[in-house]
Amino acid sequence: MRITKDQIASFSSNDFHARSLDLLRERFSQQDVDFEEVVRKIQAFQIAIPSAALGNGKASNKRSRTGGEPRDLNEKLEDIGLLQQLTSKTNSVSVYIPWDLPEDYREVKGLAKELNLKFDTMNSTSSQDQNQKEYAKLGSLGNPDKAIREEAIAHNEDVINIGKNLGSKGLTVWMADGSNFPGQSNFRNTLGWTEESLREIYEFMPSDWDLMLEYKPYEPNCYHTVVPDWGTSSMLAKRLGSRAKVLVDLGHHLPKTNIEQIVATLMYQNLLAGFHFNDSKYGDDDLNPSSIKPYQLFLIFCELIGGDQDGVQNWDSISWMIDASYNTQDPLVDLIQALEAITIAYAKALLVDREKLRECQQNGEGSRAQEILQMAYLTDVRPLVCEARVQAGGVAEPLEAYRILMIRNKLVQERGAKSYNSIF
Ligand code: PSV
Ligand code: MN
Ligand code: MN
Repeated sequence: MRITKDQIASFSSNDFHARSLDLLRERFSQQDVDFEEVVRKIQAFQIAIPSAALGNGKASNKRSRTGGEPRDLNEKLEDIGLLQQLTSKTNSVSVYIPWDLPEDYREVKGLAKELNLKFDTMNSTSSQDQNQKEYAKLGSLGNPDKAIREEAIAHNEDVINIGKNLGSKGLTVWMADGSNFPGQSNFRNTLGWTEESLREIYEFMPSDWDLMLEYKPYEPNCYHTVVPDWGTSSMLAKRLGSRAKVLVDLGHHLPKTNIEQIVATLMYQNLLAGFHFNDSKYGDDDLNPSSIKPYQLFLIFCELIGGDQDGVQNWDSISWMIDASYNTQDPLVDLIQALEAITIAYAKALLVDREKLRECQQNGEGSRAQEILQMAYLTDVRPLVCEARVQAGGVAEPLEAYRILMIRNKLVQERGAKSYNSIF
């Protein structure tokens, strides 16, 4: 299903936002904030949708089927097209293999072109590859068995080839490798094998591709994970070469970790590949971004903006993707919320008075620094985000439009109440 231009136009204004926007403009003029520039930046910020998030369920077993779920990659592209029409916040898909194997490349690429969608980084996730069940035991790229390592390398090379056909320019590698008992695995050997395997994959990649290396402290393994943290991931990336960088998945940290500091440290070395946005209460919960710790996301964006402005790492070199799991809710509703929440955090961070903050940092003024940050964080930027979206061709209130247009009902009519991608 597609939304017509007239339908979009009929949802393009919101009186309340229009009035609030006037107040914001007035405030910005006193604060020396360039309104048009902020709007332009919000519009330019685009977030990739993972092909795995468009149906119910990802890693977790608890699912309830929404109905009308996409049955293949083409239908997933159609769904992202709907998100793009409503939000103007996403122009790309990040494909997971083997879950979303393209059947007919010409058809998939044609559809992507028609919908104005690009192919973001490919994902070769190794957690539950149907064909390579051995991964579940002792790992993939770091498995003690050379034959299994080679199988895992070949899988990554297949993913690169698929990505080349689609027009992607990068590979995200996440390994579930690790062990469950002390002594079960040799830390140094598994790390060494992992490095060797990654080197082969890195060398196989086209020269204009980037490799993004994800880290995660635990799960599915409970004792040791081969690439558990940003330090290990950075070390491997540096050894591989300048096209390898570290991907930060917000859920892949132990409780209370200072993620914004990790972001700053990675940027300091020009080593930040990108993000998997989600939120968590306990572990890798894959909850919707900002549903638990919105202030943390804001602080992360403050570091991202600061690192870019100070010239340590260019904003455009960073990739943005959602990696949340929509097991029990309508995935399109959750994705609209996710896109909005991430944009709000970014917009707030754009309002920070960096000049004044720099002065505070020079003098170590904690309370004033906090005041400056809170001044931006507590600003209701929704009218601003709405204005940026409408100017870019989206609707004023995407969730409201989604409900009024009864998009889920129409998808159920089109695809059936029990439709889903059966491989996943
Ligand atoms: C692992 O927890 C992860 O965050 C990686 O990005 C995987 O590719 C994805 O989730 C798959 O579930
Ligand atoms: Mn992830
Ligand atoms: Mn994860």
